[in-house]
Amino acid sequence: MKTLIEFIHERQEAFPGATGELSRLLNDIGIAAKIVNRDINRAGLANILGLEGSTNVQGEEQKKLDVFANEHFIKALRNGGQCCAIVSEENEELITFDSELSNKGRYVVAMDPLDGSSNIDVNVSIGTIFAIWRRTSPVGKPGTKEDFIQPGSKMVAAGYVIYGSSTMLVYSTGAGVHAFTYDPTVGLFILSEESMRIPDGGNIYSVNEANYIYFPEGVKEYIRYCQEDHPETSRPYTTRYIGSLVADFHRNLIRGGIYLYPGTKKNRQGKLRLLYECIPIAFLAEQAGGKASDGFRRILDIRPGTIHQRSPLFVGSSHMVEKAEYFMRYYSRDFETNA
Ligand code: AHM
Ligand code: MG
Repeated sequence: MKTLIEFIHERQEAFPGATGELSRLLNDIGIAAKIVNRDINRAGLANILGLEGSTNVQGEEQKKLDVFANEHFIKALRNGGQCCAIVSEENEELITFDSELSNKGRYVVAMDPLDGSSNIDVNVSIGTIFAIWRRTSPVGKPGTKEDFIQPGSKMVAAGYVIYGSSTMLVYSTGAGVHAFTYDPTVGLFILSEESMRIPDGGNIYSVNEANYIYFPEGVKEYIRYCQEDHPETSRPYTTRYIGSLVADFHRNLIRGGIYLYPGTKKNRQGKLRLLYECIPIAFLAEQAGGKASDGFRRILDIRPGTIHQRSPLFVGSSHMVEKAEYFMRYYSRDFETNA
């Protein structure tokens, strides 16, 4: 049995000169994940289901679970002192801390504290996504938005927590993807898989097909291709769409598959956010041998313009993403002219 903390420290020792700050930051994220996991498991009992601002049966105002998760992660990162600024899906503005300790932190963290919001109240898997960069602003001052305007290729670590049939933390610091399962009886994340590899091909495609008529022609054609009989299996691919990026990606990481959230004629940049959804998931996909693209460009090469910027996402098994990119390129002119 190897715990998350033991594993992180063991890995850190392989880097001479490592200060341990990143390890401590990852550890802080692990602590917040345990607290959020506890809240999720008790959600129905603790009156934290429902919409922010809505009232429960006793007429009390309820707090959304994602607001709780946001608060827990911010608190853990503030107390840890390794992080000088946070971008969160829950906060329009950048979060900085008015403390000497945090201003000395060398890292910035972008996060989606509880992804899969439509599934929160219905007992379906949800997740937390995080991305960590080294700050570019001077140490000793509060972090800035510019610290986040770095391409994913400059990222130092990324990961997610999936709150599913079991709770797992999956992360990478650029040397493979490692998965830990939470054992609630001892309160520890235990290593369950080291150096995960996504199968090169697969037969699962995950997309919200209700948007079909708004998809670019390349995506429509790719979906039609997925629905053809394939020589290996003599049947079409399979659709699996949970509607939680973390859960859909996690399944595809293990089984092989592709997740698509394309741009549409209504929303050219799709729905997902670059900093705390597309980039961290793309980093993990590549570290596991897969690919991630916006249909034309490698996600990790995109330099975000703003902190909440959106991007189309095609991520998963490398052969499947390449095929989808082929369709996107082939039909791109039609999309431009029909838009
Ligand atoms: P959220 O951060 O508000 O939860 O939105 C992100 C989620 C992804 O997890 C999921 O894949 C997608 O939105 C589902 O969107 P849709 O309901 O449009 O299919
Ligand atoms: Mg999200």
